[in-house]
Amino acid sequence: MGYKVAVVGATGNVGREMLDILAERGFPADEVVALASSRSKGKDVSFGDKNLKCQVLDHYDFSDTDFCLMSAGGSLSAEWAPKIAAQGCIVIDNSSQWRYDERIPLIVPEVNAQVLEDWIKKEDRINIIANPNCSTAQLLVALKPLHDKATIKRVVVSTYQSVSGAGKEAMDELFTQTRAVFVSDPIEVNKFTKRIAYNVIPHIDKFMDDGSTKEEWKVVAETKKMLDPKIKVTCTAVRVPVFVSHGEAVNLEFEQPISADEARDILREAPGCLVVDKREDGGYITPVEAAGEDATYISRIREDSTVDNGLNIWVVSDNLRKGAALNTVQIAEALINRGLVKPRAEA
Ligand code: 11C
Repeated sequence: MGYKVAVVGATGNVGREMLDILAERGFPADEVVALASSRSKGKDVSFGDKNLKCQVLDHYDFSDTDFCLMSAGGSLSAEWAPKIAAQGCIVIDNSSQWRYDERIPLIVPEVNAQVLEDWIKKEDRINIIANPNCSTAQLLVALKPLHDKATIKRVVVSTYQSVSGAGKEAMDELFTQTRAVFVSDPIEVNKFTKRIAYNVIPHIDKFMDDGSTKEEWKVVAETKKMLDPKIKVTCTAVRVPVFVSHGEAVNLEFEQPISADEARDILREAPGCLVVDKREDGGYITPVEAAGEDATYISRIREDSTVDNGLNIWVVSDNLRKGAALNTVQIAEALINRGLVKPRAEA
């Protein structure tokens, strides 16, 4: 007997990846259901070699569904996640709506899956688990093994984020603007604040009172919640004209000494990490090569002699996969593999 899984937001960038990843990984589901708004009712979405017809979320009964993988934005999640969770279905939500709520676990399985063990035992738990922001997920996959070895004191991260993080319309805008530059058409700016084609924009999400952006704030808050509240984190988040995968230039300061060679050896063995670090032309990973892949790639590992116990690394991962859909599916897998959730149909 397998699990029943619903994907909410099945027609979006992340929802479609969720369906692909469930199929690719042979997730132990007897039934997978695609849900979306009434606008997408009846629309086909692919699931492995099959097509699923989108059903409407408002009319769906979750009382026999085990997992609801949700990527439909914060306001929809605020309204629907508690209602779905109250029907005994575990909601794994990709929006930022629940991440900072102390009652809700925020999980990257390679970093803090053990949190789920205590959470599942709580009788008064809310059946919602949050998936982090894409920039944080890949960062922490790389940082966790290094923190375990030498205790990170401070992180300075500059992100190079692809347009797919801002949705399908943003991808279309990069394409259309790039074409317009070539054919000398007028450039239309709709989704971003400035032209993104052949440009970079140091602004993702809304501005906060201290001058940082919400994207930068998320990286700080989520690192503290998942890895260690004592770590000091500062972030500059930048949108770049890349379709898929975020890059991150990361400067780390540790309590204890750690050499570049030690870090390389640790990261080679670490779950979710793939080290590609040859000190030669092309001996590193770029966003284009990470797109469509599951790993978090780490390159350019080197000591930073300007601080005690300093290292620099370059981290790249597919933001729609490890940064969103893959991590969501891995959370469900962690619950199953640890024996924490059995199919409801078995009860
Ligand atoms: C971006 N990181 O690249 C954002 C997208 O909080 O889940 C994901 C926003 C979030 O624009």
